[in-house]
Amino acid sequence: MTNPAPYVGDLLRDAPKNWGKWGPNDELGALNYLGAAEVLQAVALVRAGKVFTLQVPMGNPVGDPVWPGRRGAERYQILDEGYWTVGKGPSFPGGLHYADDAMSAFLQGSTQYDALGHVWYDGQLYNGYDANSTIGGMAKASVLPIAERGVVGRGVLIDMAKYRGKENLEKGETFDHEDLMAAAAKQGVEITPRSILVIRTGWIETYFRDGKEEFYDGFVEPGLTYSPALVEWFRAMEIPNLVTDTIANEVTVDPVSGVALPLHCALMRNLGVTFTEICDLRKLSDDCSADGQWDFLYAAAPLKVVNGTGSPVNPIVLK
Ligand code: UVW
Repeated sequence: MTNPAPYVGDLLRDAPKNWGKWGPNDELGALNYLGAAEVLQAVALVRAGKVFTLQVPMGNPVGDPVWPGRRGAERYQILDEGYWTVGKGPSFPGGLHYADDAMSAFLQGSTQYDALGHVWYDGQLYNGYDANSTIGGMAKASVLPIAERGVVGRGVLIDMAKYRGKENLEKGETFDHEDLMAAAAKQGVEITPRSILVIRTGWIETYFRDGKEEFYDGFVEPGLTYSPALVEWFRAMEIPNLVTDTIANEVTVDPVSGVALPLHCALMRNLGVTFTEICDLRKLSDDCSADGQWDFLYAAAPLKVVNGTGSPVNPIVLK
């Protein structure tokens, strides 16, 4: 019989926290590291006028890749030419026709920003906010402050799949900060302090290539894996934002402790690192391979959802 996983609060009992670092009312966490100097450093990386968008399609007829238990976005047509064809379209002075639609979507059901308060343990969210503040909507550390601020900085792409000579990492395959630095050295780029860390595993591409049955069969994503040294590296490097092409930005279950999503707790809840998930990084990676430039201006603004636990987003990269 295998040992039960420890309580995450015990696993992270001595883990570092950035609580209070930016004041008792802070809801932005490590995004506070991105000031004017970091924005201007990123602007200097725009040299060729290339533009990349990182969101996966939303409301896709083949389904949207989502965390098990969530549903992909459902789009409903509200108004189209068919209404006028049967004489039911509204009439406007001048006679214009138009199309309208609506969407029902998990706010974390596409490429997304997680609110800093999205995950917690010990009854406390990021910065020590009471977990009861999540009831009925996030009164604290929602996605709104991130949306109001926007995220702009130097992004650096590390392609772990390419580094390991694969199209994509396998189910449950792990890597850590040492692997990231080794891959960066091979790519000829440096992960400097305050870089927005963008990691390609090729995983989300498998949803579209191999189909959803294979994707969800024994669901365990590849990704970063917890260790105290990795958490300390994120803290010391002042990483403001972790962006990946997986649903949860980390291996689904830590193979050492058996704890699910410990980095959500150690990085997001404790250090205030913002998480951007479910990105499509293929075209960007292909371009970086071709021109040898793996760093760029990264910009993203989630939607201003009041009390939201997260929000869809279409991040933009400029080179
Ligand atoms: C969970 O935390 C369960 O999901 P996400 O990947 O949206 O962070």
